[in-house]
Amino acid sequence: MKLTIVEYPDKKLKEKSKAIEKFDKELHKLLDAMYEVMIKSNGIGLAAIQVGHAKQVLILNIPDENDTQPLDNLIEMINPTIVQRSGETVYQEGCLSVPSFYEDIDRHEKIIVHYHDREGSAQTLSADGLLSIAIQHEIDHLNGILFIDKLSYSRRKKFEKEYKRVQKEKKLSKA
Ligand code: Y12
Ligand code: CO
Repeated sequence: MKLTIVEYPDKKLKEKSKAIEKFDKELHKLLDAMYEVMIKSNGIGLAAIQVGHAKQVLILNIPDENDTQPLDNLIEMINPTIVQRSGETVYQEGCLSVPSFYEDIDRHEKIIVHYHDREGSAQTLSADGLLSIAIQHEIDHLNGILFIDKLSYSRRKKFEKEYKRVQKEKKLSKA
């Protein structure tokens, strides 16, 4: 399965993802293909909707202290739900679907999330730091929300202008 990243302003990114009911070979193929495209694109997190599949599936591979992303650190979450939130934090976020843009976004500092792994086993994870931020960012994707949707009116206006300019430049450089 070869996947490509869906980029803003594609309307697909606004879709709400559906819960997974079968933990089968098709799901495993999707997860493996998502990992491949995320690593190839230098990403640390990816939701299925970003590759065109409106399914409650996300993957995360937070870099370690050597700035590498060992496969052992890969987290796959199916049908995730945040059950507890605490504290506040701000982080300059980026997204493979909104290339070249980074913005400060408010998030909860700590979360507890319930999810299923690829075999369908129920899991619970307590997260803080970058992992907590990344999980909140990816779960937003499952609900059709992008990090730029959280910007103030003026920051969003500025972003739209700049994004259009960069898209135009990219188009011209390809022509
Ligand atoms: C903290 C905040 C947000 C997340 C969500 C996951 N985000 C990413 O994986 C973003 C990846 C990304 C990669 C880019 O490509 C390169 O650096 C080569 C990138 O740059 C360009 O598009 C030019 C932007 C974002 C997790 C944790
Ligand atoms: Co994203």
